[in-house]
Amino acid sequence: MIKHLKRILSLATILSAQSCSEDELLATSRANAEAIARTTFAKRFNLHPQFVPVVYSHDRGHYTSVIYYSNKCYRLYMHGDVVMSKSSIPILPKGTQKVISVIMDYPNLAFNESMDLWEQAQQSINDDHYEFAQQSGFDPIVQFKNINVLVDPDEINDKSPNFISSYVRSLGYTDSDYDIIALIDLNFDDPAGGFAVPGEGFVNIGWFYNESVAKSLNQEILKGVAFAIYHHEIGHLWGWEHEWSDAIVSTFITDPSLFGWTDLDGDGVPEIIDSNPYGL
Ligand SMILES: [Ca+2]
Ligand SMILES: [Ca+2]
Ligand SMILES: [Zn+2]
Repeated sequence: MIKHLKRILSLATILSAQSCSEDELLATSRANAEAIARTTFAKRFNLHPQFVPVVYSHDRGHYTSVIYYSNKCYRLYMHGDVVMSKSSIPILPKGTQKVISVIMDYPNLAFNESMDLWEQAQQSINDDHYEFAQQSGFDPIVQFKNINVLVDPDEINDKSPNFISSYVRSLGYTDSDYDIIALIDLNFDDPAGGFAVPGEGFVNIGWFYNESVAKSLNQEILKGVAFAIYHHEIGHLWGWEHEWSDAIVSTFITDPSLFGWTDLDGDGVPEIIDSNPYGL
């Protein structure tokens, strides 16, 4: 019921945001959704892709289409005959991304004793990208270069992106050393989720495990933390929204075609690094 209500509310929001009655087609089939996506990219963004990713979200009950072009991310959500569109300038989901993790070293969790496991968890993310690309015969499209800094929580009395980035600079790191700051704040006395601040290249993750999970670090827990940071929160920095499709593939948070990690126009180059992507 709540889910249904939320859906109605979001549809109402979309309808009120719509200024025109274009898009008469119903997005009831994939082919229709593709046609709607191409029409809408042309009308609203003056982009004319011949090949568009279109992925149905069972969770959200809509089709999603996303294209990255000229450093921007354009996305559409197609609910029946209603299309919501947005654009943004994200960090692009390609290349080597330098991440500095500022890790709060709470004494009761002893993260400092699990650094090897944490580095393995970070490596497993790079392996995810490597294996995905290899399956399609591509070189890895995304790889992370990680710097980890353990800090005494007493030194961090402000967890804002501004404070954390000035803290990082006080350690001698400069802008060229990192693209993204990840604040790893696993305080199980004060559980929290995670969030991303796209404009600042900043993500934060709290202790998000529920009561049934032991309050200690092991390989599985740290892999979960790495997934939350690198696949979920950094996904937000790349333009990903929860409204994109469900995580129907186990490795990634969403369908790889929405990040431009597949070749749609058949030239053998994934769209995110294709010089003429989506047949544009
Ligand atoms: Ca291509
Ligand atoms: Ca191409
Ligand atoms: Zn999120």
